Amino acid sequence: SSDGQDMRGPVRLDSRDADFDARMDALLAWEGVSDANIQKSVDDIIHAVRHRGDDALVEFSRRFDRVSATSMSDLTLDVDRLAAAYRNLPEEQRQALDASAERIRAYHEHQRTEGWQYTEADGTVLGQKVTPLDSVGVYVPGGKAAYPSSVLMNVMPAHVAGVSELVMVVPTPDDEVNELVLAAAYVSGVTKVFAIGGAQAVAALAYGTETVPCVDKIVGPGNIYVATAKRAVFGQCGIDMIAGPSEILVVSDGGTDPDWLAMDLFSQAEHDELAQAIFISWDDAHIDAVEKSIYKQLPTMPRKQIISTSLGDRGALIKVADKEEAIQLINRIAPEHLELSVGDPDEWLGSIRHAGAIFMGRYTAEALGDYCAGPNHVLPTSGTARFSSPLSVYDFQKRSSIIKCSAEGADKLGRIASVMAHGESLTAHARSAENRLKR
Ligand code: HSO
Ligand code: ZN
Repeated sequence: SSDGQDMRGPVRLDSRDADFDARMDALLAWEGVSDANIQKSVDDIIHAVRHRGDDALVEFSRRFDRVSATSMSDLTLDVDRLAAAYRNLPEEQRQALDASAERIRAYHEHQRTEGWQYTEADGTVLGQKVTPLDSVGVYVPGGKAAYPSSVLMNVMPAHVAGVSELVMVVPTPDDEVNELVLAAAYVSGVTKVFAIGGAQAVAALAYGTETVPCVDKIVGPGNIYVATAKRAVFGQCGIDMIAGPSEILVVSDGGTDPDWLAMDLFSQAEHDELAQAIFISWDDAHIDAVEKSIYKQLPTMPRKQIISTSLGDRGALIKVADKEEAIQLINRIAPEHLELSVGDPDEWLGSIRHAGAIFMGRYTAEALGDYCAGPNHVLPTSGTARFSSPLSVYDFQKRSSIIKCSAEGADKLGRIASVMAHGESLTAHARSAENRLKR
């Protein structure tokens, strides 16, 4: 039932508890699932798409997504179709999409990097050249999980990087097309969409078929089949990181409205039963107030079942001793999203080492970043913020090294190379270097 009586909420923990460390470890534990049966069927699907191309794609789409299409041309949406989806949106939706896309573009423009060169005293030039990838495929989940905002976030950095071919795949279960997703694709520069999904779509993008071009990198979220397929095709093409369930960590000094804080926790919990929302404060009365607000507001939420499961299974309200302990805990959790709902967020920033995105101050709701602040909402999850970064323009560029030797440089380097080559018993290397020594 859903009358609020049986709603579950986050567990309360206190850093002074004897078993606190163990409780935190259990709370943060996340095993990326890998399943041998799924692995096997994904391998079969990839094999079929590689060998039978479009025919296999149509077959799988009919079987798994129940589409009525009989050929890939029925499953191809060209740029005119995307433009039409955009034009037909309600004015308000179109304006919001435009405003968001523009802000995301402007932010990512700052990530553009130039190559560089420097010249040594003997005239030898060394440098690095930056080149966008030629082609990128963006996977967009179908049905309920399809977020137009994620289309913008995945495509826009590639667009800004200068990727010339942007292909999108999105399944259309039961022939259901998501017009907002197509409009977002249009706004962010996608020129071709294929209405396919699952492991078969990943295989098509990795290997190409008669209709679907093969791409150099595949990005975008998907279910376990999609994640397994992306892992399987990695090496044939590049892939982005494989995301775990989404998380938010909210820290408050006691000065933010508890109703705001509870809703911020809900905003992440409503994504998924597996999502994780954690709240930290050193103010006991404030934690009580947030807890109370959670049970007050939960019954009013359309997604209360999801939120309740997420909070009940993986949520926590944590009492720490002070700000220093809060900072230690933040860095231990390495959250995907960190809200510093405090009066002096800039004072904290220097101490935050691990977080995908940092939302500073009482006014900065994570939701603003999810849609339109500008930074990317594709972020490292499950503690991987320790070593990885938000999706960015850098993910769609690559670098080539530049070496241009002067005659003098070839002489200097040739002497070093020759000695090293002899050390490795590689005579051709040695002679190749020696040929260019000054006589
Ligand atoms: N919070 C999600 C992104 C998103 N939110 C899309 C709403 N729509 C990423 O963790
Ligand atoms: Zn969100």
